[in-house]
Amino acid sequence: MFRLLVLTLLLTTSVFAQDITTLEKIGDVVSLTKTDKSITLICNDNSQVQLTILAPDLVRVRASFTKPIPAKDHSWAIAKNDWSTPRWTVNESSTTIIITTDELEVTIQRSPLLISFRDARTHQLLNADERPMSYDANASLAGIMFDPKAGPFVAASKKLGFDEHFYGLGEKASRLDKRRSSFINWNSDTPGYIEGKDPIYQTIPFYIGLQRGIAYGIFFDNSYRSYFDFGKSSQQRAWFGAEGGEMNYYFFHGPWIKKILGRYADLTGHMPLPPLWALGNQQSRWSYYPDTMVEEVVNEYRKRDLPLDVVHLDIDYMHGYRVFTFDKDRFPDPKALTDKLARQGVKVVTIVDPGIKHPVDKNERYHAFDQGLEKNYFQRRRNGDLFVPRVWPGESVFVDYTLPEARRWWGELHRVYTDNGIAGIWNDMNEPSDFVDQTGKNQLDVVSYDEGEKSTHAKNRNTFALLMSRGTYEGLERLRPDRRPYVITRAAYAGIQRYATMWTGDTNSTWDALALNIPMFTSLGLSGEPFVGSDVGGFIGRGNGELLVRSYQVSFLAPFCRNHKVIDGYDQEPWRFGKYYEDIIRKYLKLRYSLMPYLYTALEEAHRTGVPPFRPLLLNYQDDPSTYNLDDQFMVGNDLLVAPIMKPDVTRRLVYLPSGSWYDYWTNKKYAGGTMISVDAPLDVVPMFVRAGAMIPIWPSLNYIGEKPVSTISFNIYPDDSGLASATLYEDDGLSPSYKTGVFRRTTFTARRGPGGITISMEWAEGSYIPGPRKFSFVAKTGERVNF
Ligand code: MIG
Repeated sequence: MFRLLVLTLLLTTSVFAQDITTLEKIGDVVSLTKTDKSITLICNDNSQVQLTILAPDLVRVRASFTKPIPAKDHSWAIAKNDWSTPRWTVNESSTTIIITTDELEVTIQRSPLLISFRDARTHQLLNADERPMSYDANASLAGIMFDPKAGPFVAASKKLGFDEHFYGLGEKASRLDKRRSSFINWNSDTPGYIEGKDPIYQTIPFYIGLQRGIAYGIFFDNSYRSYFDFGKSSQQRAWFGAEGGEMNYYFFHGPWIKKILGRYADLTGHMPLPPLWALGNQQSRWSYYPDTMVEEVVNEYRKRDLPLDVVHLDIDYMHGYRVFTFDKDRFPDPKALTDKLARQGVKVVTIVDPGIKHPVDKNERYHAFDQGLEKNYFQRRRNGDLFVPRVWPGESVFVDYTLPEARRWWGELHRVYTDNGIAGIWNDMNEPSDFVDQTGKNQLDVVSYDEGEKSTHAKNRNTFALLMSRGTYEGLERLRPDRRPYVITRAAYAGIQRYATMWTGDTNSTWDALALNIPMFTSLGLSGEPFVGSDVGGFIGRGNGELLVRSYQVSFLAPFCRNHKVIDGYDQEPWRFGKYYEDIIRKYLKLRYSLMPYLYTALEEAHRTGVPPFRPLLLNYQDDPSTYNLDDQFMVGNDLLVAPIMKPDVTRRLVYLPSGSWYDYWTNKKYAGGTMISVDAPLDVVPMFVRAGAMIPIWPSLNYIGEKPVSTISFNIYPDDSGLASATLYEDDGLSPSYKTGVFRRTTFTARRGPGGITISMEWAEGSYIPGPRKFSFVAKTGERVNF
């Protein structure tokens, strides 16, 4: 027993061997230089710290230990460099240096060097160093991915608040509130992951701290293997660090999380809008082939009156897993297939993996390999040898996506898809996964060009998928300039939202895995990735009808709604477990399509403001501590609250309704919020509530986007206690990038209760898009009369 305990302790601590209290602390401040946008502190150990003022609520902190801040400053994550410096001042005293902007007050204590952030108006403390920034002077903590060029382990440590909550960090198999947990970022292919498995596929080193309703954000822009500990190893501190690279973080002042997400989007990029049909229902399988099976799946969907917009082709469409080819027997005429499916309103997305097959026989010609080799675009080891990982095609090579011309070439290779009518690209295996060794150790001496830095895997692993997706996205943009690209990725680094949407990889078909959907989707939304989803029904394993239905009741309002299944799992299309389940699934798919104008309006908001459609309640109710670790219910936009069942045999649950009033979506019964209510949830019902004060736009029933012109948009009115309700409707052509230049229409509607019933007013619309003729109709869910 005792031995077992010791072993468990060893195992748990060995995951996180870094004890930052043994690190060398940065020296004291001896002098300071100032430019119009930054100050640089020179320390008595020759270290330097640079604070740059980017916006009133955004300050960047860069530290270089025992040497000057390097002149080179580049990150693949950053989208905006041309900030117009806001007004700010600096005040020096013998003990401190204080930077003040309109919103932030940053105090640097000279000895020891400690940085704290306060609200400039209230002087309330937001976040403070627990110890000086530190580094590994003797390389005793050399990371397991040690790279001689990486530099020492670097860390920053913050005081942990007694009631501080932590959110974000991208894709983690963990609950919403990350307090008292620790994480590693090292993109990893982790099929069948369960709660607690870490790391998994993505790295988004951005988190939000929330205390007393006041939020700040920290983006630690360092792509090396990184560590975040939110009060797990010690209750004194929340620290972050990396096995090399720079101490380089951005501090965001809220106090609103929504504002932080907007700034984070400004910094790392706003998600462009995908085509509207990407919000349609999607169906996948590893793998549909031959072409007739794809047709059969689509025919079933149509025959059964189940909505469908997209079908996916997994790896078996290729000739021997060679990307940019189609198997001649299975898909003799891909263009004919996509044309035929297009007539049924269905788009095709193909999977594209990073591994390019290395020909086994020297005389074998494969254009992707031959061209890439000739142009020297493939990754090589330090000794000059080609790096040859083993993935689906067997021995393969990877492109060095840090080379701009290689990304361009990669993009151009997609012409075979666009010429054949393929509508979108699904990037898998881009951690990058290597069957030889999934830890990355076999890739440590792989060198990437990296803007001439010739850096190794330790720095480039976590950004590999970002750059691959970038090559894919930019290629599709060039190949089809009048269409919005649609790219889906498994792995990622911060900034990924500029190029790709994402899904949560190889989940299990289990109730436990289903319960992770809400915390994962909402955490991704709080990390700058608004377009998320998970394999509906779960990927690995058998599952059953009940699980599939409950899974749809989570995903029917997720941006990415795709049923997908592993090669050896049960067939899992909506009808596979029988009519009883199929009928319920139909109801939810149809509901998704009728809520399309609401979903699309919420998605456009994400594009513009960084605030995701799929939200934890705390994002809308940041002042309400009851929401701080609530992750078994979610909101879509500001108005819809959904509380699914994620356990078998359960038909009743408690639902938390925040303050205000709420209407049961199914019965229109009104509830007072600010409390828990108990509601019935038989298998065909997902508890769903509408915020009083909302108007929900509804489309007529469609089996795919564009099936027929939308001639009527109905607004369901849910007046608040003072008789008011409002809605925003966003419309554009759904396909082209012209929304970026103002070709959209945003209309605001208000409903007001008066003596003769409810009166609607419509505000003049924003934007230059002219929608086709359509009627608006209004229905008060209170049964009141509506005048227009
Ligand atoms: O090693 O392409 O996450 O969705 O079906 C497995 C086959 C590779 C992993 C993806 C999954 C996909 C599968 N892929």
